[in-house]
Amino acid sequence: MFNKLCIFGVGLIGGSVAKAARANGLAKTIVGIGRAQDADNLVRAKELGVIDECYIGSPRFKNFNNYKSFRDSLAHADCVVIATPVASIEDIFKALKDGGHWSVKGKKNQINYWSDTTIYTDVGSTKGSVIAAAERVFGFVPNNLVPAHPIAGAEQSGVEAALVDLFTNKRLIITPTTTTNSDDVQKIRNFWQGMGAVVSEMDAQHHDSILAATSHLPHILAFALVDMLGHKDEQTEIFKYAAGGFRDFTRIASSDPTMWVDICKANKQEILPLIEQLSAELAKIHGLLARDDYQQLFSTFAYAKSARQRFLNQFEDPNMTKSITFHIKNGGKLQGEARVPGDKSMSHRSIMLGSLAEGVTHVKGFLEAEDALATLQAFRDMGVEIEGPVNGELTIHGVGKHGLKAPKNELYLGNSGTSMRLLSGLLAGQPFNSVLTGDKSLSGRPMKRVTEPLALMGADIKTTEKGTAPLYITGKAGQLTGIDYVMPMASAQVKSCLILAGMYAQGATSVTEPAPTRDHTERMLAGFSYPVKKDGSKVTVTADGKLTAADIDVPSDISSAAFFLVGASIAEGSDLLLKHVGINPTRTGVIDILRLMGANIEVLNEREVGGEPVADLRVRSAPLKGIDIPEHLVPLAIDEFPVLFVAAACAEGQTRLSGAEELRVKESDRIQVMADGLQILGVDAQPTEDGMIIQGGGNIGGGTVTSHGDHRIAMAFSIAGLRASAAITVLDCANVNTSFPEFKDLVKRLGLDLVCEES
Ligand code: SPQ
Repeated sequence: MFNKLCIFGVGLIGGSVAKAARANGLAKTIVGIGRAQDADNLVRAKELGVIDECYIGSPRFKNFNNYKSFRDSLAHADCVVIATPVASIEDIFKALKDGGHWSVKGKKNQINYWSDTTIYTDVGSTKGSVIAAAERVFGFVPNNLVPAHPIAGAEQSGVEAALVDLFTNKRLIITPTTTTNSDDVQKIRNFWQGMGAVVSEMDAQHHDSILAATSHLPHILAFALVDMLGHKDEQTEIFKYAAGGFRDFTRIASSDPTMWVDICKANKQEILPLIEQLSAELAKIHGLLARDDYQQLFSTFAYAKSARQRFLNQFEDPNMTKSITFHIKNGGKLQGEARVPGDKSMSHRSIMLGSLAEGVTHVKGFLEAEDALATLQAFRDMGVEIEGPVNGELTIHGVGKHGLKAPKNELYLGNSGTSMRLLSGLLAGQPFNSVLTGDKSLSGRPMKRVTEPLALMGADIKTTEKGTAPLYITGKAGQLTGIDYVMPMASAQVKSCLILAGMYAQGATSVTEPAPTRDHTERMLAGFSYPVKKDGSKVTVTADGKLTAADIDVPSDISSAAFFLVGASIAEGSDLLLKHVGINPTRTGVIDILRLMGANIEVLNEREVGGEPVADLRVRSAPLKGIDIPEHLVPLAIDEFPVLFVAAACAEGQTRLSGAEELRVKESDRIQVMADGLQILGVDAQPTEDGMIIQGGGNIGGGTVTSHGDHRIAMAFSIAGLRASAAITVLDCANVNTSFPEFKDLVKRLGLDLVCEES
């Protein structure tokens, strides 16, 4: 890509740029440039073949090495990377600008080393300071200067520590100014992408404020803690007894102090207010502890834990996140009593409607899993004060229908289709713009099903060309108009999205569903005293109404209970009681289907809690038989098919599912992924366009299957272990945390031998 690449400073970062550029064929010749005091490092870089040539010495004077002059070393360079500490970048700009001068016959000549045909870039951790340095030296920011910052590093320094893959899957931020040459930006983007980095662009100020919070402040905190404890250790040995946690937390205090003083100096304006906020946070914790307020202390820690999980979820880099594998020993039976966690669909809606209500809403039984927590965080990001969750309890300080605030950043919704689709409707009619993003799976799921009808209402939502996230929503407060929409597919998410948009539209918004789907939105709105009209398969709302805070008791999720309903049915000798399960008739398809197959499920102690029917379910093992699954039950059991396929594999005879093409656009293509896995386990499972044909009754063998990151697939194959003839390994199970983090412990307690391996 570049014929000649010059790198100022061939240390850890500069050396890694050289190595990665060479390994990826991005530069033909690489020249290292350094000061006299860095001579040993540069010579070593050349010996190691990291660079081809080097120029050593003060750039203002002629050199002794391979190049006669600083000018020669820079001549014809396509790209110059300044990989020195931020504090030295101004001097390098000066050296490049001042160039050299010499006299011929008494006449003084001056040559400028800065070339208009070269692209200059840097790797400094602060970007405002680099731009300000350029302005001071040149009087303006040259348009061929492309400031950049790779978010990668290590504590070691010098070329020996350089790594060819230091930038692989790491973020690289480019901070062009309004005058930066767009071709040069593109070339630098390509250069870093070629080295494996994930490139973003933003303005320098935004970069500096983010980095102050996520990099500079943590370094200061690590230095401060070790400074304090180091002095303590001199009096009484404490480090001797410190363990892994201390080592992890203080790793960055081994970084180069000179470099970090430079960074603090360069970004002082952003760092100082953050130190004040951190001091206030420590004072808050001090106060909680002093007052024995362990409830609030727990809330603070629990919030931090979930926020960190959100941070981890954003890495698509498998090296950064834990990969989870379930190892299931075949056999066993399920026995005892259990209460599975709260309903995911209702948990989402409790946050949404509780936030829009006037007054304080208390929620019990909230699902503390990643999907529902993503919704919770989104509303916090829009200014809603939410206390908890602590043991499934939340207090939502509702802001009213018109009280949401513009989020400062994009709303990251992780793996959760419900969050994204419902929020798109709610945010379409707000007086602010918003951007909705998600993980790899969510970013591949169809969003046109919501953006198209919303567009008919006057919403302005941009998707990718494929109709997927990110969703860029331009808020159209007061400009939406109600529609009468007949849904082409049976989807509770589309219905709920339009209902939420309809609460901000002029006139009535009606949605007609082709088949009944879960109606939690309608029920909960009614619980919040918001008028919802139901006429057969048509639901109608208008903007005339307000939500009044109400307490919500979320029952256990029948979709989570389903794994145990199937598990206990197929494992001989099982007898389980599942307590307080939501049995809303729009969700009980799994019970109906299993009963048609011959399952022994008793619905006990039926009652109504907060407008939702609830019961205890007793399930005992029973011989199952294959059936043709009635199509009208499909939307009522849509999330339970992965585990129902396992039931079908254990049932005598053939089970046929049709009319379930929606399964292909869930967190994974649940038809294909289940068929592939079942076939690996020796089951005759034939996928069709809209379902599956399974010849049951044969042997389920052992083997290794993958969930493709889909929580329900991971749990379904784990349950298959109860009837398998050999052990089953399920790969890629981290996403079980999106809906059922307790699964592995609960299933073990009830009788399945499952070992969870994290790596
Ligand atoms: O939220 P998400 O990722 O779409 O979750 C799933 C699940 O399996 O947990 C679907 F993959 O559940 C959906 C469900 O399939 C939750 C839901 C809701 O809460 O409204 C409705 C269903 O989706 P749809 O597309 O049929 O409306």
